Amino acid sequence: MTTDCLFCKIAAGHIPAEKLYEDDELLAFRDIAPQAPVHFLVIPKKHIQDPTGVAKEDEGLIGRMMRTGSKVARENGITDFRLVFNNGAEAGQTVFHIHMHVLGGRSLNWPPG
Ligand code: DGP
Repeated sequence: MTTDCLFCKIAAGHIPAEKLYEDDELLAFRDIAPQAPVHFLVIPKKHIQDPTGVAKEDEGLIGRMMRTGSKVARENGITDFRLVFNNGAEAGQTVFHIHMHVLGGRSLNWPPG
């Protein structure tokens, strides 16, 4: 755990979140500022700063994030959804612990803003 990281604190249970799924490696929880009727985040418990920080040894973990996000989406009643990783401040990343947004439950525009 990185002590000054918000999502490490959520993963450790030190800051509350509305959890949708949890196992030894991953956590899914609702976004505090939802941008769609269903909007949750999937994070690895291991601290990785952003997508560019994903090492070869993490490839399986990232695959599990996608599989888990898709499963939790279906469990929350959506079959069509968007998976988003923001990498860097200019791309909209505000929390520097890698996370995958899962958004759905409404028509989503493309391209994003
Ligand atoms: P990004 O902009 O890609 O770094 O997304 C970070 C997301 O994290 C943003 O949609 C809001 C969400 N978020 C920030 N702080 C908290 C928090 O304390 N709890 C929860 N549940 N979500 C948070």
